[in-house]
Amino acid sequence: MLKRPRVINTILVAGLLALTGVCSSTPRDGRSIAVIDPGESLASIIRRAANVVPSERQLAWQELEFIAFAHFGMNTVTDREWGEGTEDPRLFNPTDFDARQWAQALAEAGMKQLIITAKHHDGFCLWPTAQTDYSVKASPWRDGKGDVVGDLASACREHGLKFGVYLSPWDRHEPSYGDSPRYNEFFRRQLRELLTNYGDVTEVWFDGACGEGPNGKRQVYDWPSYYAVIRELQPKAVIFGMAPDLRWVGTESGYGRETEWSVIPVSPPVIDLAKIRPGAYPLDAAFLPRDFMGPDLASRKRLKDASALLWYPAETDVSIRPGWFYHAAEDDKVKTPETLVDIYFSSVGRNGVLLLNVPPDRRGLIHENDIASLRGMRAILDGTFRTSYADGAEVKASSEQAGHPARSILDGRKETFWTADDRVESASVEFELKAEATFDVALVAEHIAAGQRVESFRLETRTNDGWREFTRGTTIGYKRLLRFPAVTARAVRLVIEGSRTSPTLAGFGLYKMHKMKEGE
Ligand code: FUL
Repeated sequence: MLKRPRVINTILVAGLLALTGVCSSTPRDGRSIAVIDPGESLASIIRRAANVVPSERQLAWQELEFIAFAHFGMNTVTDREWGEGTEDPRLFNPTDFDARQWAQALAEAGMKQLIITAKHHDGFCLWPTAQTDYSVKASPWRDGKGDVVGDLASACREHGLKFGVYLSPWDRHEPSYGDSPRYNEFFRRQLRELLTNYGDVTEVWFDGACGEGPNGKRQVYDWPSYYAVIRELQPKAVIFGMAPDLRWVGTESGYGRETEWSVIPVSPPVIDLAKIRPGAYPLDAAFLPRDFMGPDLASRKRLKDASALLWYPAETDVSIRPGWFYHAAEDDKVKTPETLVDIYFSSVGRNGVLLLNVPPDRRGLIHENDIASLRGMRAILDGTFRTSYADGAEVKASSEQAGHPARSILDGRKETFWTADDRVESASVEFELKAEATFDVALVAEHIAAGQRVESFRLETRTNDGWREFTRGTTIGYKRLLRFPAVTARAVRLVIEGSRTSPTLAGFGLYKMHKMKEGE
């Protein structure tokens, strides 16, 4: 990560919670949070962890799988990563800005949402905000009548993309920054504009950077009051980072953890138990942000001492180029299709959502090199996932609950799922393929609407000498993708070795990795 002089040097992610949307009469019944009783046994805590579930908006976000970030603004012009806030607004004048070109390229790449840096740390606003003159209004672009945010919101709608905003709390231009109550009000007003004037906004992205204002004082952000504005105006939006709904995965590499739990244990001071209230958004006020960067966030060891368990899933952000903003000098450093595919397997394939930054250039267009890489990535993913050799297989499970037969795993629907008998924590599912097949990729999906449960599993093929393991994994969650040296088989068995309660499976696939061909 870049060094931040004079600032709290961390993206501080944090967040919290979820209960939202899933109302309950008492916090204890809330399904996106479980409050642990003092002295509760580990067995009971683990079972409760297995029954914490996503809120509706968290589930909708998870199903997007692959979303886009666009860092664009004053830094694009000045060739910097962090502006000072003193840059002349007259510098902003993209020659060919075309929101539709962005939306089309991103939609064709298979992305489902775009998040725009409406304001980065320099404070320059890409929409004609009424709160400051430091915006597109003061630029020569479209004679000061342009609105990057507005154009993008419409282009996204046209191309079927959802729309999100990054609004940097750290503002190096705004004079009220550091005068905490005054700036908090300024910031809430900016949020109100963005969340009122541009149709549906489905994600709000908060970085934790914080500095001193011109008065020499450090700004104290009033997070709960920001969340309240978002809940009021866009109740379906998830809030990322210094916020309740989505957790930063902890790196900017695009690689998530091999073991990635969406149920995270928290204790004071991260959570103020006294502030948990039944009602619409009880945890927005109870969560005290911090980052969640450790290698092990939620193993049994971690659950043991928790005060509460939250559904708090990981978003995995990375840039297609070395920088977050466009720099001409990086035109030949755009990640290759193969690297992007590797990142996809290590983010979407590890129970995360991939937030890939594609920074438009000084013309106001996504650069040709970035588009070429995105197309290559799409071609590999489409080629790989077009045919699953498990489709049409006969499925048999060692244990099955009424109404949730093993064949639901292959019916292509997320809502239907297999589950083992109540409290059966190890189970196996056999897939008798329609024909012998050679594959080197497997997909496994839990039905996370019922919680995340599987702790370890292995995959085996049937051989003349019995079942033989060819790969294994730990957590599954929304989606787990595994790659392994190609195997040829007629029958495959998934053995769930450990689960926090009866496991569920909503999907399973076997694929052959597609190699790019000339001209793709
Ligand atoms: C960081 C920011 O400081 C970077 O400039 C970038 O916006 C990244 C996504 O978040 O914390």
